[in-house]
Amino acid sequence: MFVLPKLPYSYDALEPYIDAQTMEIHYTKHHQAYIDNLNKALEGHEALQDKPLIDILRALPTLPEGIRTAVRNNGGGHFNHTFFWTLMRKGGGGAPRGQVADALTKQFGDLKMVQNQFNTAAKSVFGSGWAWLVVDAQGKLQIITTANQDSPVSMGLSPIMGLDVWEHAYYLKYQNRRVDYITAWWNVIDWDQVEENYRQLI
Ligand code: MN3
Repeated sequence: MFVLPKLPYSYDALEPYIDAQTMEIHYTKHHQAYIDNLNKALEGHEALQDKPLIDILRALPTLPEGIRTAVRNNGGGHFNHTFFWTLMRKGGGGAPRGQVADALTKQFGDLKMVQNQFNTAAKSVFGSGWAWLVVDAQGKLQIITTANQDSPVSMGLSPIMGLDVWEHAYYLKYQNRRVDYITAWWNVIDWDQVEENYRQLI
């Protein structure tokens, strides 16, 4: 059975950029619902229940057809949110450091250019989805988007940073102003975690 991982900070830790009420509902209701629905989908599939979620998501086409969509949506939702919480912290923001900073500079120019390209991607998601910074099979950084709860790992990509742009992530505070939420998010990003994610892949 999959369970809700502990949130590494309090609900109000990311104020004023992400409000406590959004954080609490997002974590206790939305994330929990993905987990509950994933567990329900895997009932009676003991072999899958024992597998790491990342391995299940990497092999979606091999799943029984009857549960494939439910696992894609809810397994993806659980995986993406678990990853997302770790990317933020109180007093975050600033500039990237370390090897990921070097790689970003080499590939995109400066931080402003990274942010511009990432913001453009995040804005462009029609409906619900995510923007990601991923490492591809060749070890190159890419900025991509996914729809719904599709995870980059299902596409053979390794995410090192990602932003939830579903309305549930920002609507209480920002209403329809997704751009304001995206812009504010750079103040809570934990670049040390992004660096750690990157170093695990290279
Ligand atoms: Mn969400």
